[in-house]
Amino acid sequence: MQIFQYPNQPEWAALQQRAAAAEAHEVAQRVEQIFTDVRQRGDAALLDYAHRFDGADLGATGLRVTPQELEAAAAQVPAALQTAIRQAHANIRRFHEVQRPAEERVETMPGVLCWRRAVPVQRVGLYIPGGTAPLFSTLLMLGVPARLAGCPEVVLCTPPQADGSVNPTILFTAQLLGITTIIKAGGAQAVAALSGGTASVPAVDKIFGPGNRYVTAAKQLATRYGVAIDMPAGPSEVLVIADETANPAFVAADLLSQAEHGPDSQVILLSDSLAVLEATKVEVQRQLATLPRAAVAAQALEESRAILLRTPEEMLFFSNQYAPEHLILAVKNPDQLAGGVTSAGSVFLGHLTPEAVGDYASGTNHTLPTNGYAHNYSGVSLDSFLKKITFQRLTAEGLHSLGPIVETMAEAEGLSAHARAVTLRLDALAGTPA
Ligand code: HSO
Ligand code: ZN
Repeated sequence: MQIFQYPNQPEWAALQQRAAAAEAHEVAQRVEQIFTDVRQRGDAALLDYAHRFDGADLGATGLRVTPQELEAAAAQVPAALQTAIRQAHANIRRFHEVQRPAEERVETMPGVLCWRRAVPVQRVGLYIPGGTAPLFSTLLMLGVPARLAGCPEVVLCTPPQADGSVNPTILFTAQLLGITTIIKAGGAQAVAALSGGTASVPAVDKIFGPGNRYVTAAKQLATRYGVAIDMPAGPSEVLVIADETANPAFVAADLLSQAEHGPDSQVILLSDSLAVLEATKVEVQRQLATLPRAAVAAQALEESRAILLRTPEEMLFFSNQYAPEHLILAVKNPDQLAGGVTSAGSVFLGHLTPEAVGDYASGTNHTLPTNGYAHNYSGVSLDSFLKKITFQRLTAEGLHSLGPIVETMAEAEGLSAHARAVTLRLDALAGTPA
């Protein structure tokens, strides 16, 4: 972790740079091949990929998790973990259920009634990675709002383990959420299947969830087939603003909890105290040694930056320019600083609020914009699973007051059929033959 002291503004751009994904072209090409294959051969292709990439032979059992497999999962999940997941589920539900938009009816002119109704996206696909870190927490983050929104069809795709089973904690969480359509497929092939459908995999309207470079590229490709995605994803990131009141051990633990996600995780520490930067650097090395995923975290830390700036305002300015996925305000007066945040996915205030609480169980969603997208995207919420349809209805009075306005505007745009659609009705109301 390198310390940069008082960099000038022109040097900031380099410090705010995210590592460019290597081999982007190669990945995109490979993903296109997988898409073509899955769209042509359907289930047969998925079975081949499960064999090749996951080492699982699903030929005899098929791609779908059976009701028996789902039933059996809970017995394999320790009681303490079940309780923790239940509490997290309740908190995430509470936070998301108040996001339901009210259906306001507005009379814009007498007799002109307009309203907007939120309708669930009808078919959604949730992608949950397996592998070294099976993210059942992400299933909660996507499954809770999908359920609250009332999406009629929720399809979960997650890669099988080598023995053909699915991680029991993922299954337990699915059961808690009432998700029963679960497909043993991972990677780009799962996204390809969701985007077009196969015999075992229903096609969906929108695909959610994190993944590696292949999954990310596949989601991007799915948009070409008319499927929506939650957001463009990149490696996870955190930016910590720490003043002289910060506890270096806490800050180091927060930086490491980001770094252990992957070798490409982005970690930035800002402080106006050189002593805090130096003490945190020492703490990071000390704590790193005891982490099971130390090798992953160490790689991410190689690219991490600790930057000495002059004031809290300057640190906030830097952070807003960078637009981090997670922003931790490890400062004496976090409320004041929080008021000035203009670009971040989710913000953690004070010394007692580690990012980890939002990652798992406080209630907020952990599917957040990375890679600078916090400049123009929000994280996943109930809204991500809803479409808003507008409605309107005019009475005779409404048509009388609004009709002439529309006639005038339509004629001015040279669109006479539009004007006529109004005129004919006004004439009919007046009893004049057209
Ligand atoms: N920090 C990750 C979410 C996560 N953390 C899942 C632990 N499990 C991206 O926001
Ligand atoms: Zn995390």
